[in-house]
Amino acid sequence: MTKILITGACGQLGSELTSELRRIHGNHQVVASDISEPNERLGEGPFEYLDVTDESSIKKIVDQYDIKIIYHLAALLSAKAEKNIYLGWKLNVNGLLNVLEVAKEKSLEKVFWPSSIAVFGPDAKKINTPQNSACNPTTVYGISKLAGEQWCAYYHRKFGVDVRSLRYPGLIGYKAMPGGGTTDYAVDIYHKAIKEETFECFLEKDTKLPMMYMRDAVKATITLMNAPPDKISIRTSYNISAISFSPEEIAESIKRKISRFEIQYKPDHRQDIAASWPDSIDDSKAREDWKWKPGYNLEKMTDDILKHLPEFWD
Ligand code: AKB
Repeated sequence: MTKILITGACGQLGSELTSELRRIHGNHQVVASDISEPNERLGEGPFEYLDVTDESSIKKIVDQYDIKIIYHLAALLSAKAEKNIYLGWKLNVNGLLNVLEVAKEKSLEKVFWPSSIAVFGPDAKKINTPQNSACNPTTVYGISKLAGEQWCAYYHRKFGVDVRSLRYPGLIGYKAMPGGGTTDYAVDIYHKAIKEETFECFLEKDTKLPMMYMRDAVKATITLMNAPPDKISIRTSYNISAISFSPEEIAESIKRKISRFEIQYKPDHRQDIAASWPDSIDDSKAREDWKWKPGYNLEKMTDDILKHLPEFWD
Protein backbone atom coordinates (compact mmCIF):
# COMPACT_ATOMS: atom_id res chain seq x y z
CA MET A 1 0.00 0.00 0.00
CA THR A 2 1.16 3.52 -0.81
CA LYS A 3 1.87 5.50 2.34
CA ILE A 4 1.00 9.18 2.40
CA LEU A 5 2.47 11.98 4.56
CA ILE A 6 0.58 15.26 5.08
CA THR A 7 2.46 18.26 6.45
CA GLY A 8 0.49 21.10 8.04
CA ALA A 9 -2.28 18.56 8.67
CA CYS A 10 -3.89 20.57 11.50
CA GLY A 11 -4.61 23.55 9.25
CA GLN A 12 -7.88 24.42 7.58
CA LEU A 13 -7.26 22.40 4.39
CA GLY A 14 -5.02 19.86 6.11
CA SER A 15 -7.63 18.59 8.54
CA GLU A 16 -10.24 18.03 5.82
CA LEU A 17 -7.78 16.50 3.36
CA THR A 18 -6.39 14.18 6.04
CA SER A 19 -9.79 12.85 7.01
CA GLU A 20 -10.80 12.36 3.35
CA LEU A 21 -7.55 10.60 2.41
CA ARG A 22 -7.92 8.38 5.49
CA ARG A 23 -11.47 7.54 4.42
CA ILE A 24 -10.23 6.59 0.94
CA HIS A 25 -6.95 4.80 1.76
CA GLY A 26 -7.44 3.66 5.36
CA ASN A 27 -6.45 5.40 8.59
CA HIS A 28 -3.02 3.84 8.88
CA GLN A 29 -1.92 4.62 5.32
CA VAL A 30 -2.02 8.36 6.02
CA VAL A 31 0.48 9.95 8.43
CA ALA A 32 -0.61 13.41 9.61
CA SER A 33 2.05 15.84 10.78
CA ASP A 34 2.23 19.39 12.10
CA ILE A 35 3.93 21.55 14.72
CA SER A 36 0.51 21.91 16.46
CA GLU A 37 -1.22 19.32 18.60
CA PRO A 38 -3.42 16.87 16.62
CA ASN A 39 -7.18 17.48 16.75
CA GLU A 40 -10.12 15.08 16.52
CA ARG A 41 -10.99 16.35 13.02
CA LEU A 42 -8.01 14.43 11.60
CA GLY A 43 -9.68 11.14 12.53
CA GLU A 44 -7.83 8.06 13.77
CA GLY A 45 -4.32 7.36 12.51
CA PRO A 46 -0.61 8.07 12.98
CA PHE A 47 0.49 11.60 13.88
CA GLU A 48 4.04 13.00 14.03
CA TYR A 49 5.41 16.34 15.19
CA LEU A 50 7.15 17.75 12.08
CA ASP A 51 8.86 21.09 11.48
CA VAL A 52 9.34 21.17 7.69
CA THR A 53 12.20 23.66 7.93
CA ASP A 54 14.27 20.73 9.23
CA GLU A 55 15.01 18.42 6.28
CA SER A 56 16.38 15.60 8.41
CA SER A 57 13.08 15.33 10.33
CA ILE A 58 11.17 14.93 7.04
CA LYS A 59 13.61 12.21 5.94
CA LYS A 60 13.26 10.39 9.24
CA ILE A 61 9.47 10.20 8.94
CA VAL A 62 9.63 9.22 5.25
CA ASP A 63 11.98 6.33 6.16
CA GLN A 64 10.09 5.30 9.28
CA TYR A 65 6.74 4.93 7.49
CA ASP A 66 8.05 4.14 3.98
CA ILE A 67 6.23 7.21 2.65
CA LYS A 68 5.66 7.37 -1.13
CA ILE A 69 3.47 10.48 -1.50
CA ILE A 70 3.66 13.84 0.34
CA TYR A 71 0.95 16.49 0.51
CA HIS A 72 3.05 19.40 1.70
CA LEU A 73 0.61 21.97 3.11
CA ALA A 74 2.60 23.64 5.93
CA ALA A 75 2.74 27.39 5.17
CA LEU A 76 2.35 30.89 6.55
CA LEU A 77 -0.65 32.63 4.93
CA SER A 78 -0.72 36.14 3.43
CA ALA A 79 -1.59 38.41 6.37
CA LYS A 80 0.75 36.58 8.78
CA ALA A 81 3.63 36.47 6.29
CA GLU A 82 3.34 40.23 5.83
CA LYS A 83 3.95 40.60 9.57
CA ASN A 84 6.83 38.13 9.63
CA ILE A 85 8.71 38.40 6.36
CA TYR A 86 11.60 36.12 7.17
CA LEU A 87 9.47 33.31 8.60
CA GLY A 88 7.17 33.62 5.56
CA TRP A 89 10.09 32.90 3.24
CA LYS A 90 11.74 30.28 5.46
CA LEU A 91 8.61 28.22 5.98
CA ASN A 92 7.04 28.64 2.54
CA VAL A 93 10.14 28.32 0.36
CA ASN A 94 12.80 26.50 2.40
CA GLY A 95 10.14 24.09 3.67
CA LEU A 96 9.17 23.27 0.07
CA LEU A 97 12.80 22.89 -1.01
CA ASN A 98 13.35 20.41 1.82
CA VAL A 99 10.35 18.35 0.70
CA LEU A 100 11.49 18.44 -2.96
CA GLU A 101 15.01 17.34 -1.95
CA VAL A 102 13.60 14.42 0.03
CA ALA A 103 11.31 13.52 -2.90
CA LYS A 104 14.32 13.49 -5.24
CA GLU A 105 16.59 11.55 -2.90
CA LYS A 106 14.01 8.95 -1.87
CA SER A 107 12.42 8.71 -5.36
CA LEU A 108 8.94 9.47 -4.03
CA GLU A 109 6.02 8.75 -6.35
CA LYS A 110 4.34 12.17 -6.08
CA VAL A 111 4.27 15.46 -4.18
CA PHE A 112 1.39 17.93 -3.87
CA TRP A 113 2.09 21.56 -2.97
CA PRO A 114 -0.44 24.42 -2.79
CA SER A 115 0.23 27.68 -4.57
CA SER A 116 -2.23 30.58 -4.49
CA ILE A 117 -3.95 33.34 -6.45
CA ALA A 118 -1.45 35.51 -4.52
CA VAL A 119 1.16 34.86 -7.26
CA PHE A 120 -0.72 37.52 -9.23
CA GLY A 121 -0.26 41.20 -8.46
CA PRO A 122 -1.67 44.49 -9.73
CA ASP A 123 -0.20 43.93 -13.24
CA ALA A 124 -2.27 40.80 -13.85
CA LYS A 125 -5.55 40.90 -15.76
CA LYS A 126 -8.10 41.43 -12.96
CA ILE A 127 -11.09 39.53 -14.34
CA ASN A 128 -10.78 35.92 -15.51
CA THR A 129 -7.03 36.11 -14.92
CA PRO A 130 -5.38 33.76 -17.43
CA GLN A 131 -2.92 31.02 -16.45
CA ASN A 132 0.03 33.01 -17.81
CA SER A 133 -1.01 36.52 -16.82
CA ALA A 134 1.77 38.74 -15.43
CA CYS A 135 2.93 37.41 -12.06
CA ASN A 136 4.38 40.39 -10.18
CA PRO A 137 3.14 39.81 -6.62
CA THR A 138 3.39 42.64 -4.11
CA THR A 139 3.08 40.49 -0.96
CA VAL A 140 5.63 38.33 0.87
CA TYR A 141 3.26 35.38 0.59
CA GLY A 142 2.83 35.93 -3.18
CA ILE A 143 6.59 36.19 -3.68
CA SER A 144 7.12 32.95 -1.76
CA LYS A 145 4.40 31.13 -3.75
CA LEU A 146 5.79 32.35 -7.08
CA ALA A 147 9.30 31.18 -6.12
CA GLY A 148 7.82 27.87 -4.96
CA GLU A 149 6.08 27.34 -8.31
CA GLN A 150 9.35 27.81 -10.13
CA TRP A 151 11.08 25.35 -7.77
CA CYS A 152 8.38 22.77 -8.50
CA ALA A 153 8.86 23.19 -12.26
CA TYR A 154 12.65 22.99 -11.80
CA TYR A 155 12.59 19.77 -9.77
CA HIS A 156 10.23 18.22 -12.31
CA ARG A 157 12.33 19.28 -15.30
CA LYS A 158 15.75 18.51 -13.84
CA PHE A 159 15.12 15.52 -11.60
CA GLY A 160 11.78 14.12 -12.76
CA VAL A 161 10.07 14.77 -9.40
CA ASP A 162 6.32 14.36 -10.03
CA VAL A 163 5.21 17.45 -8.11
CA ARG A 164 1.75 18.86 -8.80
CA SER A 165 0.20 22.11 -7.66
CA LEU A 166 -2.94 24.26 -7.60
CA ARG A 167 -3.26 28.03 -7.23
CA TYR A 168 -5.97 27.94 -4.57
CA PRO A 169 -8.36 30.83 -4.21
CA GLY A 170 -9.70 31.62 -0.70
CA LEU A 171 -10.86 28.31 0.81
CA ILE A 172 -14.06 28.27 2.84
CA GLY A 173 -14.91 25.44 5.19
CA TYR A 174 -16.76 25.06 8.48
CA LYS A 175 -14.76 22.27 10.11
CA ALA A 176 -11.61 24.21 11.01
CA MET A 177 -10.78 27.87 11.46
CA PRO A 178 -8.26 29.35 9.05
CA GLY A 179 -5.35 31.36 10.41
CA GLY A 180 -3.65 34.42 9.01
CA GLY A 181 -5.17 34.69 5.52
CA THR A 182 -6.80 37.62 3.73
CA THR A 183 -9.76 35.55 2.55
CA ASP A 184 -10.48 34.31 6.12
CA TYR A 185 -13.32 36.81 6.56
CA ALA A 186 -15.45 34.52 4.39
CA VAL A 187 -15.16 31.79 7.05
CA ASP A 188 -15.57 34.01 10.14
CA ILE A 189 -18.72 35.57 8.70
CA TYR A 190 -20.68 32.28 8.97
CA HIS A 191 -19.65 31.79 12.61
CA LYS A 192 -20.89 35.28 13.50
CA ALA A 193 -24.10 34.80 11.51
CA ILE A 194 -24.96 31.57 13.34
CA LYS A 195 -24.39 33.28 16.70
CA GLU A 196 -26.54 36.18 15.48
CA GLU A 197 -23.70 38.63 16.08
CA THR A 198 -22.86 41.61 13.86
CA PHE A 199 -19.90 40.81 11.64
CA GLU A 200 -17.11 43.38 11.32
CA CYS A 201 -15.49 42.89 7.93
CA PHE A 202 -11.82 43.85 7.38
CA LEU A 203 -12.35 44.32 3.62
CA GLU A 204 -14.36 46.91 1.67
CA LYS A 205 -17.86 45.78 0.77
CA ASP A 206 -17.21 45.56 -2.97
CA THR A 207 -13.81 43.80 -2.96
CA LYS A 208 -14.40 40.69 -5.04
CA LEU A 209 -12.05 37.74 -4.61
CA PRO A 210 -11.87 34.23 -6.07
CA MET A 211 -13.10 31.68 -3.52
CA MET A 212 -13.85 27.95 -3.27
CA TYR A 213 -15.86 25.72 -0.93
CA MET A 214 -13.65 23.25 0.92
CA ARG A 215 -15.45 20.21 -0.51
CA ASP A 216 -14.48 21.42 -3.99
CA ALA A 217 -10.90 22.13 -2.88
CA VAL A 218 -10.49 18.59 -1.53
CA LYS A 219 -12.06 17.15 -4.71
CA ALA A 220 -9.75 19.23 -6.95
CA THR A 221 -6.65 18.21 -5.00
CA ILE A 222 -7.41 14.49 -5.09
CA THR A 223 -8.45 14.61 -8.79
CA LEU A 224 -5.20 16.36 -9.72
CA MET A 225 -3.16 13.82 -7.76
CA ASN A 226 -4.98 10.88 -9.39
CA ALA A 227 -4.55 12.19 -12.95
CA PRO A 228 -2.10 10.27 -15.17
CA PRO A 229 1.23 12.16 -15.47
CA ASP A 230 0.73 12.74 -19.22
CA LYS A 231 -2.40 14.79 -18.42
CA ILE A 232 -0.41 17.28 -16.33
CA SER A 233 0.73 19.94 -18.77
CA ILE A 234 1.41 22.61 -16.12
CA ARG A 235 4.31 21.99 -13.77
CA THR A 236 4.35 25.36 -12.06
CA SER A 237 0.77 25.47 -10.69
CA TYR A 238 -2.72 25.28 -12.18
CA ASN A 239 -5.17 28.18 -12.04
CA ILE A 240 -8.31 26.81 -10.41
CA SER A 241 -11.60 28.53 -9.78
CA ALA A 242 -15.12 28.04 -8.46
CA ILE A 243 -16.85 31.17 -7.09
CA SER A 244 -16.08 34.89 -7.01
CA PHE A 245 -17.84 37.28 -4.63
CA SER A 246 -17.52 40.42 -2.51
CA PRO A 247 -18.25 40.75 1.25
CA GLU A 248 -21.55 42.41 0.34
CA GLU A 249 -22.57 39.46 -1.85
CA ILE A 250 -21.72 36.78 0.74
CA ALA A 251 -23.63 38.82 3.36
CA GLU A 252 -26.67 38.89 1.03
CA SER A 253 -26.50 35.12 0.57
CA ILE A 254 -26.52 34.68 4.38
CA LYS A 255 -29.42 37.16 4.80
CA ARG A 256 -31.60 34.91 2.59
CA LYS A 257 -31.50 32.43 5.49
CA ILE A 258 -30.83 34.65 8.51
CA SER A 259 -32.68 37.89 7.80
CA ARG A 260 -31.46 39.66 10.96
CA PHE A 261 -27.81 39.20 10.03
CA GLU A 262 -25.81 42.45 9.98
CA ILE A 263 -22.40 43.37 8.60
CA GLN A 264 -20.21 46.46 9.14
CA TYR A 265 -17.14 47.39 7.14
CA LYS A 266 -13.85 48.36 8.82
CA PRO A 267 -11.12 47.80 6.20
CA ASP A 268 -7.62 47.31 7.61
CA HIS A 269 -4.16 46.45 6.18
CA ARG A 270 -5.60 43.31 4.56
CA GLN A 271 -7.59 45.49 2.15
CA ASP A 272 -4.33 46.35 0.32
CA ILE A 273 -3.46 42.68 -0.03
CA ALA A 274 -6.94 41.85 -1.37
CA ALA A 275 -6.87 44.79 -3.77
CA SER A 276 -3.68 43.45 -5.36
CA TRP A 277 -5.28 40.06 -6.20
CA PRO A 278 -7.56 39.09 -9.10
CA ASP A 279 -11.39 39.28 -8.93
CA SER A 280 -11.84 36.00 -10.78
CA ILE A 281 -9.68 33.32 -12.40
CA ASP A 282 -9.67 31.53 -15.75
CA ASP A 283 -9.11 27.83 -15.03
CA SER A 284 -9.60 26.45 -18.53
CA LYS A 285 -6.32 24.47 -18.43
CA ALA A 286 -7.46 22.51 -15.35
CA ARG A 287 -10.84 21.88 -17.01
CA GLU A 288 -9.13 20.69 -20.19
CA ASP A 289 -6.29 18.59 -18.71
CA TRP A 290 -7.98 16.70 -15.86
CA LYS A 291 -11.65 17.65 -16.29
CA TRP A 292 -11.97 19.99 -13.31
CA LYS A 293 -15.51 21.21 -12.59
CA PRO A 294 -16.61 22.81 -9.29
CA GLY A 295 -19.79 21.60 -7.60
CA TYR A 296 -20.65 24.61 -5.39
CA ASN A 297 -21.77 28.14 -6.16
CA LEU A 298 -22.26 30.81 -3.47
CA GLU A 299 -25.88 29.91 -2.61
CA LYS A 300 -25.22 26.18 -2.45
CA MET A 301 -22.15 26.73 -0.27
CA THR A 302 -24.02 29.06 2.13
CA ASP A 303 -26.89 26.56 2.47
CA ASP A 304 -24.48 23.72 3.21
CA ILE A 305 -22.41 25.68 5.74
CA LEU A 306 -25.41 27.08 7.62
CA LYS A 307 -26.88 23.57 7.79
CA HIS A 308 -23.74 21.84 9.10
CA LEU A 309 -21.87 24.49 11.07
CA PRO A 310 -24.05 24.43 14.23
CA GLU A 311 -23.92 20.64 14.58
CA PHE A 312 -20.16 20.70 14.06
CA TRP A 313 -19.28 23.34 16.63
CA ASP A 314 -21.82 22.49 19.37
C1 AKB B 1 -4.79 33.84 2.04
O1 AKB B 1 -5.77 34.61 2.14
O2 AKB B 1 -3.65 34.12 2.42
C2 AKB B 1 -5.01 32.49 1.40
C3 AKB B 1 -4.77 32.49 -0.09
C4 AKB B 1 -5.66 33.22 -0.99
O3 AKB B 1 -3.86 31.86 -0.53
N1 AKB B 1 -6.34 32.03 1.67
